Amino acid sequence: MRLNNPFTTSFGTIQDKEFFIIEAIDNKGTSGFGESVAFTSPWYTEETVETTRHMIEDFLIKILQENEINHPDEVTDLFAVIKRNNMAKAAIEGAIWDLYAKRNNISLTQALGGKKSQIDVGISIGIQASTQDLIDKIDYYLQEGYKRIKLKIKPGYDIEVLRNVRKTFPDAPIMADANSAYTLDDINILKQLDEFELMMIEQPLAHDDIINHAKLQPAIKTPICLDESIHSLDDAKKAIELESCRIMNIKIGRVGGLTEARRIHDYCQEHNIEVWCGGMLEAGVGRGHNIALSTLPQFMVPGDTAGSALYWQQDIIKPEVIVKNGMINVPDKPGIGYEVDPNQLERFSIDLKTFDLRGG
Ligand code: OSB
Ligand code: MG
Repeated sequence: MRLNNPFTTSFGTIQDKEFFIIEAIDNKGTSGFGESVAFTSPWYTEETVETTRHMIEDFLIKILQENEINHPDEVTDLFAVIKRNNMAKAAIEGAIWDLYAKRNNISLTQALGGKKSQIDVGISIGIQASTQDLIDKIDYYLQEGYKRIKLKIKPGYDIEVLRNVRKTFPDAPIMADANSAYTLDDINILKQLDEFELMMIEQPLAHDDIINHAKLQPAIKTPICLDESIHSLDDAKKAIELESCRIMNIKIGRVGGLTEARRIHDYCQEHNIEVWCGGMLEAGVGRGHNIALSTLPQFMVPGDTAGSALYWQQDIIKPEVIVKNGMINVPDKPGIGYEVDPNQLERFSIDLKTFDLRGG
């Protein structure tokens, strides 16, 4: 699917999103849906669309064929024999969570234990051609009611840009995401960012680091939020113990599914670490999962899950995700609470494969 606006980070630009929709169908014909979030190339983490396909077809489906599942939490535990490949695991696990909720005639929000009927929404703005373009966009989104503005930064596109942004919007809730573009050698630049009173800086250092983030955090006032570094509850525990971050971005795909996401949420709640739900430029199915997860109580910071229309000409779900006054109404229908539109699915599909799990 083609994005309305090409999305630029410190690593490059995404214009088209390739992904899988996984439909899990039970013996009564009830369907649950999941969406894969890995990109075409491995710039964000190591996974890609093609590694996702390989893992699902050649390993994960087999595990489901050989085991009976009574609760989606069991999927996470069964998949644990396969190292990492969390986005592949999460695509299947998400479909099984949606199916589980529908079979029990409850919303995914209820199935996860979420209580909110509305969630606060922030927006992530990619790197723009000019600072004026960026300022115009921020102005527009603030007027639209978005409750948190995230800007992408990289070396050379940081201090000056943020200075101009802060001058124009002295009190706006602004944060910056570096997508791991800096090293400790850049500490002087990172210290200068304190002047702009950002809500947080997301993943300033390497994607696989928690040690240097622990060195950086005491040297700057701005809270560090980890994104790329956190793949599991274990990673979250290490980062919290080392004080590598004060805030955590939870992405369902990055951590291997909703079960692990909820475990990280619960641990952060016990340790007073605020969390928020990150985005992967999802279509409607993944967006629905993000909304349900965001209803858990420790999701205290507005996330990146904005409305469908910001990303797509026409989403694959009905109704689309709508943002009003910076909030999304959480659906209360069974499962994710959005219907997958078969025409849209067909329109964007390039292949369809079916796997039989019965009698395994
Ligand atoms: O780092 O959070 C990120 C998009 C693609 C990959 C990584 C990130 C992002 C975003 C935008 O910041 C999230 C979204 O709007 O879905
Ligand atoms: Mg990020």
